[in-house]
Amino acid sequence: MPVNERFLEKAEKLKRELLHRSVTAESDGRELNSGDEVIFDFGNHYVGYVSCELIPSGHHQDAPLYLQFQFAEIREELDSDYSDYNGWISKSWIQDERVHVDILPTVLHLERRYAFRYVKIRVLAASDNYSVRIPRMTADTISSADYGNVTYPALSETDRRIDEIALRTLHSCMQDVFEDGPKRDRRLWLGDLRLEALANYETFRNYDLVRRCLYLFAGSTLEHGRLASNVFTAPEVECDYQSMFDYALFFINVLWDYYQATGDKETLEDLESVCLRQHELLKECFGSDGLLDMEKAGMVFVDWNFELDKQAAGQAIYIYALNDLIRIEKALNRSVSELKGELADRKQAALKLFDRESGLFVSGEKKQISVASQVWMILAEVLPVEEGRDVIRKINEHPEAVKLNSPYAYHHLVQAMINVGLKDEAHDLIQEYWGGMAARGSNTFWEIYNPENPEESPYGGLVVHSFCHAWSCTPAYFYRKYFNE
Ligand code: RAM
Repeated sequence: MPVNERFLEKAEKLKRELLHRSVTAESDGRELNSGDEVIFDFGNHYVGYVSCELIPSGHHQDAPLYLQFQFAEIREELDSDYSDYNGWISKSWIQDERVHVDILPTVLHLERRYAFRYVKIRVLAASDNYSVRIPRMTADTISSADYGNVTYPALSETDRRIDEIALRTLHSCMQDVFEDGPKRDRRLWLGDLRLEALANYETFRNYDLVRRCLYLFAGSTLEHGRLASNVFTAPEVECDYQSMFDYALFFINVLWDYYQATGDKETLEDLESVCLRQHELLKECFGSDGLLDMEKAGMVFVDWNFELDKQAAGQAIYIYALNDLIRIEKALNRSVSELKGELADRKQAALKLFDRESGLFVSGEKKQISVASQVWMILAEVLPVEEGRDVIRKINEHPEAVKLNSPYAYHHLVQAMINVGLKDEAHDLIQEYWGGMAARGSNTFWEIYNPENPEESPYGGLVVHSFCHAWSCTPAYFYRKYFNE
């Protein structure tokens, strides 16, 4: 894979020490024998390294102590039986550890980093001659987000709770990079980065972390400079082998948002070529009718929904990125006439997908009507604001439209509603959707949440879901940007 050493050096220089905080959880301290278990509740979601004191009683320890540790982000996860999980995401993500301890007493340190609020320890085996007590667990928790930088808008009690959970979600996901989720995949994804960065500008304001992530993507690409959808950082920086049409384009938007938040022209100039390269490669994905050719586009994400036809949303995302590419080029005093010409053509082609009869955009050969298609066409500014408002009203009442599944997709619906002047309705939606997760007692927001089917999983099982997923943190962004009156 092509590597740009200069970009990677910049990314490395932007790496900062993580902030540490030690937290403790206590148990009732009772004696445990084979088959017994104890649950520690840390009271909030944390990311870090744990240790526990193991104190024996009875006769001398005449056999190893064999322990099982289960780490859970939400309570349900702890109670679920995952022995038969057989989905396509590896079961190695399940936070389950088994350890032999030969000599007691001791303080046991587990090596892996975990994401958790709850920890269950079960004594798988000891001997009849001794018991063990585990009075407390300690966690060395880490994050690159500093609560000291956050300001708090005046909010209602419901909104304040949602905001607190959103902040916690982002806090746990901000590590050495913006991770998608600290339990899984613990990785830098471009689509996730875009929303995390937006929320970060309004809250923790760690600008260097966004810059570092931009350089990581720019520093390790696929052939011909195409950006991958995610990048690994250890043992070496290396991008994943797969790319997605929408995520590659979003680099343009992340860079523009970063420039708007910081005014850092040096970085804008430095990474302009990466944006231009994505544009150059991806403009080849359109047919002679000006519409996105899905075969050429390859993978387009939009939402976790296998039923969704992504042509209309893909077309709109291209336009959305082109809008910001033009802004970047203007800021750098380049000529934009060609890009503007292309923008007009792409928008005109997009309007071919507008079905006059239903007053909605359709997608693909089957002319599918989905919420995602409307949302992205609005974000791409394909329609005048008043018409966009009609589209939103119609789609929200459409009984058969393909619905949204993830907080990521709901973020875009909220943003589209705000953009067409439906601010109060957008606020209601935040309370209803994110409030739905909050009502389930979680300290963080999730990767997938479909209120109509909370058991829904694109992976084949809830146990591998990430229940602290950064793309769901954006109420913290909306409250500060639009509802801070
Ligand atoms: C999931 C990741 C991430 C998302 C991709 C498309 O596996 O957790 O959040 O960007 O899929």
